[in-house]
Amino acid sequence: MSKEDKRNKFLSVFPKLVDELKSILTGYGMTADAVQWYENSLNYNTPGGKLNRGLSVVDSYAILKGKKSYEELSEEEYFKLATLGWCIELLQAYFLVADDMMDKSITRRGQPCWYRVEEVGEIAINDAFMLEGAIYCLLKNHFKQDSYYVELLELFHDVTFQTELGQLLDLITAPEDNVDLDKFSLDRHSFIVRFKTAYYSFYLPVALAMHAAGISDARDLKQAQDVLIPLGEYFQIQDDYLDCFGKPEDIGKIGTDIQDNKCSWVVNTALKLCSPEQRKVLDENYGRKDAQCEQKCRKIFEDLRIDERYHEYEEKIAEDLRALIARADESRGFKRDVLTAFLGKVYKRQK
Ligand code: DMA
Ligand code: MG
Ligand code: MG
Ligand code: MG
Repeated sequence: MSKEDKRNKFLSVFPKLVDELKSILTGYGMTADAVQWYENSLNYNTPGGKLNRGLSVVDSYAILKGKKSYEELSEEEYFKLATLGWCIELLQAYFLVADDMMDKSITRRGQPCWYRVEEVGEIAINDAFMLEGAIYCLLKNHFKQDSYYVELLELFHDVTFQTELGQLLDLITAPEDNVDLDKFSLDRHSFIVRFKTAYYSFYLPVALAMHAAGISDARDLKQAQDVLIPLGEYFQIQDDYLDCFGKPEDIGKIGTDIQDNKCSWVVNTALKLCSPEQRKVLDENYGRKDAQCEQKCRKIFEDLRIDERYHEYEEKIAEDLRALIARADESRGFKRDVLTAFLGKVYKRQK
């Protein structure tokens, strides 16, 4: 099955889940305007992205079960795995709606951020909570009878909390009114991004697939995590790089990291390489809500050839990850291909 077909098959599941969620509201006797609002929020915020996280749940499961293609999964099996995939996409939607408010972002996935839609505004806060709530409605409807139901709940809860800790660190390291580049470092960056991105984007999809496939020995979960967390760190470094060097048409969003005073990989790498004069310019211009200040920072990133440093980093980390994957133990049924496939989706991405 082609990449496009896989995506379309996965997308075709979502309207069914939306109907299911709407009927939960109707079951509570919810008014038609509330049901319509929820439907709009689900459709606006959930399916518009790359769907890498959601698709990876199904892909990882198929690999763990030794299936060569999706066609070898039964209809019922596919639907359950896709539902788990959509649960991660809902978790992502929840984080992004809130993240865009906190980061004061303008666009997301090529459209205005949800809170910037005319009638929405701060109702987006409650909408974010309700996107998260959808996860537990769907898990209850489809997995309550399964032996691993509690494991799924625990995974979602733990990973959600880890992500929220990461977001907290991200935000308190980037105060709006007090730029202090001395607080930044690549170590601090690594710590932040492992929490805010790696657990939910990389460990969660694979861990969910492992539970569903019955390959969930603690040693196997651990060895998956040992690769997926650094892989997730690499992914967020790409996100930081693209925030500054990517084209909005490609990434579907306008970068805000410089003006937001973010502890991003780009500024941390620059801080390591810059001269005292360049440091002074960064001290005076980074994290200011001003296009000219932003431009001065960009000029320094260009002069320091941060893009070249990034490409070097990318080659090195991909090599390290391949070596790490090669060492994974398959004796209990875990498959290295799960990790290789995930690395393949991320390596050299442009969006
Ligand atoms: C992403 O951080 C992390 C979460 C949990 C949404 P970010 O603000 O760099 O993401 P983006 O660049 O997509 O706004
Ligand atoms: Mg953001
Ligand atoms: Mg953010
Ligand atoms: Mg970003």
